[in-house]
Amino acid sequence: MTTGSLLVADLVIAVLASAGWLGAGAASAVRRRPLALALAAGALLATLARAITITALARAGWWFAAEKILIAGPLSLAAVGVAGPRLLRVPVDIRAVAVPLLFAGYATSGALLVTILHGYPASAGAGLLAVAGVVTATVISARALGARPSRTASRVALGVAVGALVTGTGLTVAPGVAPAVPHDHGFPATRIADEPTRRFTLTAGTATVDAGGRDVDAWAFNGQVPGPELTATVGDVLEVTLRNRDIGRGVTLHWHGYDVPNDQDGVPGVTQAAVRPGQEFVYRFRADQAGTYWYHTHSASDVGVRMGLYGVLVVRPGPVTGLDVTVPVHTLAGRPLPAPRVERVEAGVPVRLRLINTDSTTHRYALAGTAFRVAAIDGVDLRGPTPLVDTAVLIPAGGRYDLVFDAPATPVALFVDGRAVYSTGPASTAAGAWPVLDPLGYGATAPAPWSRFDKTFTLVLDRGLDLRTFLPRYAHTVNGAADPDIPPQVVRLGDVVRFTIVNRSQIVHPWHLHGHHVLVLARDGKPATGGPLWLDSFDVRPGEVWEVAFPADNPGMWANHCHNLAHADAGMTLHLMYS
Ligand SMILES: [Cu+2]
Repeated sequence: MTTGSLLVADLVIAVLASAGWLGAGAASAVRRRPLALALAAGALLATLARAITITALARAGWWFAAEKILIAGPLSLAAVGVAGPRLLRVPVDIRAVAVPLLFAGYATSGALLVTILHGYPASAGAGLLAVAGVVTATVISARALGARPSRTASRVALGVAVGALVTGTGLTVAPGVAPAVPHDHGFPATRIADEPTRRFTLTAGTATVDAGGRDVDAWAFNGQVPGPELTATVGDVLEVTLRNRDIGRGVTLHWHGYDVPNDQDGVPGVTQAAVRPGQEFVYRFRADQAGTYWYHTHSASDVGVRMGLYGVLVVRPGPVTGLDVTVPVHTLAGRPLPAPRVERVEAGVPVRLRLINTDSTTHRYALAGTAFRVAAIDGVDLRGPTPLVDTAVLIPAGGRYDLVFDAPATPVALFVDGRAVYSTGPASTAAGAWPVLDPLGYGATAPAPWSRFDKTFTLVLDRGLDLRTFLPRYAHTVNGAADPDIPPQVVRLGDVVRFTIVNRSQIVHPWHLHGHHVLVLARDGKPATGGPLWLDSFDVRPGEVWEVAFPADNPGMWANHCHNLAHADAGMTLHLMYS
């Protein structure tokens, strides 16, 4: 069983236990004896079963089980300890056990709420708030049912509740420890001398564009979605003038995966101000990384990219040989892009398909009709990629794969989620049942370039209630906090930095660090054995633990966030900062 399915199983069992105890309490209050006993027996079993799931989660990593061991464990023990003995000697009037059964229900529900609303890390505040809630609800229920707890019991219970509430609230709403992100980082502007310059102008504006045969409203660069394809040769200087005609939310250009100098990175509020309607901004940087990249707005990025403010950036090492095709996949107004394209290719011609996922969720790509190699991932060539046949690849949000092959005499077809997007003739059948490539074991291995790490950071990805905003929100959190309250990770130029990224939520988080590629060291404790994987976008699936590292060689203040851009907007953004 994977850690991801264990997390789901544990959640389901916890819900069943809570519902069982509460149901049993309610049934006994209205003297439905058989129903009450059946529900209570089920709840007891579920509560005991959690010991198994919680132990298994703790073995997968403390991050997955912390609050379950520290808070759910004691509350569940209290539930069984109070309700269990009374069930063994059931009184004639079942109503007499209603309060202990309800107590068990409140205790298990309280623990469940701690997991759902607070998550990781477990805090004394969350535990005390749960205890306060359980005691208060039990006292109110006892009163309502006409039970007469002794005066001392009532006073003790009230004392515990008030004390827990005061301490818990105090601890929970303590002011954030994150320093504000400075807007002016003081790094010098880029100066570039007289290299050959490739100049482009991108004008952002509202537009009506064709999406799979239907006109839809979009935000577009130069009136088209995707925006113009920007190409350069290694050594060129790229000079891109960004103009904003009428995008009220502002626009910037972020060069996804391109490790530009910090002041060219296009993150509003961090490296520049957003470009407002009528304004412009000129980006200038040297194209010294070959490979497949893309650009997109980072201002209101969730809606901006979704509406169409993105395009392809390809930097080639030299003149094109053979056929070089870019396939940026996007969902615009619910319609899949690009439109299917058929192109006749002579047998023997070398083909490179540059697959780009510009959506916020993973896509599955399958190339049918030929053996192929994955030559590069996220713009970086792999070492010793071997031929693959009938194998699919999963590309995370923001990620890129370059597939290469020599055109066979028979047709070749590329499918995205079962839809043919590119083919060299009549498309063959879709490839739904193919195995998926695990890039961590693909290509020729190489030793890690470092044996020591100067800084190590752990990012635990989860969901939780964020009370620090004007309106409370159910945020996507990192280490229990949401943007802008997540402390930045501070490194020094020259450090070798290691990240451990843990996903204890129920959804995939495609992780994206700006300004750097990271080398994958291991996933779930299993070392990466393939051609060194230098990524800028990687899916951390529920229950997964990724170990990655990189040299701190690009000074500045860098966004470090989930590239499901809705998650990034809902709190899952932090910053890497050079001291
Ligand atoms: Cu995410």
